[in-house]
Amino acid sequence: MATVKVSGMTCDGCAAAVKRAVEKAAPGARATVSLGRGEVEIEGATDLAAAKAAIVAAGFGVAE
Ligand SMILES: [Cu+2]
Repeated sequence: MATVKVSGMTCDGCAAAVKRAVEKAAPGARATVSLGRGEVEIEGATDLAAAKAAIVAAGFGVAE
């Protein structure tokens, strides 16, 4: 499991968008977004770089 810090999420819509982006970019992965902590936990076989790129493409920021 990996935890990625995500910036720019302000509402449940943002959280849902991040979840969708990660799960689309990394098939088989399961993403659990915490809006309060500003992060997403990613479980499953995951191309983390692709997941981060998808988050950025969706309009949010990721921390290393
Ligand atoms: Cu939002």
